[in-house]
Amino acid sequence: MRTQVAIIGGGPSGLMLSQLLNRAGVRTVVLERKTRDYVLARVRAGILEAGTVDLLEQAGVAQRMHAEGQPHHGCYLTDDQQMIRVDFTESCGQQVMVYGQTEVTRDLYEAQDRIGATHIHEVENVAINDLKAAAPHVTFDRGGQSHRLDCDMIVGCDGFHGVSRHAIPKDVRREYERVYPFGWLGILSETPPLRPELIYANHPRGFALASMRHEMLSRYYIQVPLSDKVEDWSDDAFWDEFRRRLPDDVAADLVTGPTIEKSIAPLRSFVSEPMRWGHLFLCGDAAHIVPPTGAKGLNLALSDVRLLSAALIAHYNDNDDSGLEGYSAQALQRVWKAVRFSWSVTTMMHRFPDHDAFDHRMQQVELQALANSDTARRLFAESYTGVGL
Ligand code: RFL
Ligand code: PHB
Repeated sequence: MRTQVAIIGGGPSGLMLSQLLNRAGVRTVVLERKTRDYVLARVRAGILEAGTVDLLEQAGVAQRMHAEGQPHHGCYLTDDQQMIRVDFTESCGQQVMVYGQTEVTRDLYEAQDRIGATHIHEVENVAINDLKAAAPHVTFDRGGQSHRLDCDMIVGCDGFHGVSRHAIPKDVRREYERVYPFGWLGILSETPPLRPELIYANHPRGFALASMRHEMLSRYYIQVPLSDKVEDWSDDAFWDEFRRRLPDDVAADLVTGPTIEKSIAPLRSFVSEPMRWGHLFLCGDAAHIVPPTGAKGLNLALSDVRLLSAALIAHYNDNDDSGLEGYSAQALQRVWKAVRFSWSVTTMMHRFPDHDAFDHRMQQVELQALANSDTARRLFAESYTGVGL
């Protein structure tokens, strides 16, 4: 088998890259470990930056998002003393779109089907070979048979647990990591969202987030110890704890119901540099992870794809390699800004086991700055909507 660009991983990064390249006449093969149904059942991100919305338009997959997504012009941050609204539009002239990652992925799969792009699911033992030779190749197993895919370039879009990044020699790779001492327990429930906008709450019992997917689908999270298991949390226990972490007047409006999804995600900041080695390029969670507090993971992944797709198209269609040469450095600039923002919002909004009264005062002062300073709100809004990254 032969293609121009071999893409490992069929999550949002891999699908979007394949979509943009195929539309420009560049041939791709996507190799995905799981079934399509499995990929579509993963509940993850919910917030799209304006730049991500633009990219969906460029890829021809924005129609349903514009019909069903909800533009949000602000969000709330609370602690036990104050409820602050950051108005994105007033602060920086931007907005975000509430539209689930599951829906983005579904729209991409459907668009890929329409243009006849090649996806191979349920591949095993993917291995990357000859990255520094004239042409690399990928080997993999499927249905008990071994296969070889020859290509010009390989793009690792295989997420944090993928194999691609490990193909870069250890003495070349630099890794930076912060593992947070808690996770997020998240639920989906077919109930009306608590408020029309998101609420991020720092409470003495721990962080809580009230988010949503649409007018009859709520997405709520609470901070939990890493030792907790999903089975430890009945629906009633979740609702009781969630309610306790919200301001009383907000909690009074909470509508509860059965949960239709419940999972715990650990929180981590991670960056692997460089994002290119020889014929291998990395995109998205394969190269970097951020804690979900800043709603940046999917947006960062797709901003890598925007850069890399343009660079690959210039390589194939205009014989111009400058984008490929600059890809890693350019992508990493945005990555580090998003890592800093996600780390700072995580630190401001969570209760850490080793925090003392001093740390809590620092959190209060940071929130007061958001309440009292147009400049602080503008900085937050620029990062949250992505325009300042
Ligand atoms: P993915 O989505 O992990 O996809 C990688 C794909 O690669 C496949 N794979 C392999 N395929 C072949 N061979 C191998 N060896 C393979 N190893 C892995 C996997 O099966 C998978 O299909 O990475 P990608 O495409 O880079 O996308 C990244 C995003 O999924 C991620 O950053 C976001 O979900 C993060 N995130 C959020 N991001 C936002 O921008 N806004 C949010 O509001 C937001 N909320 C969240 C989040 C992530 C969360 N969790 C569960 C981690 C909320 C949560 C709870
Ligand atoms: C979500 O709706 O899943 C969501 C929203 C905002 C975040 C994280 C997750 O910061």
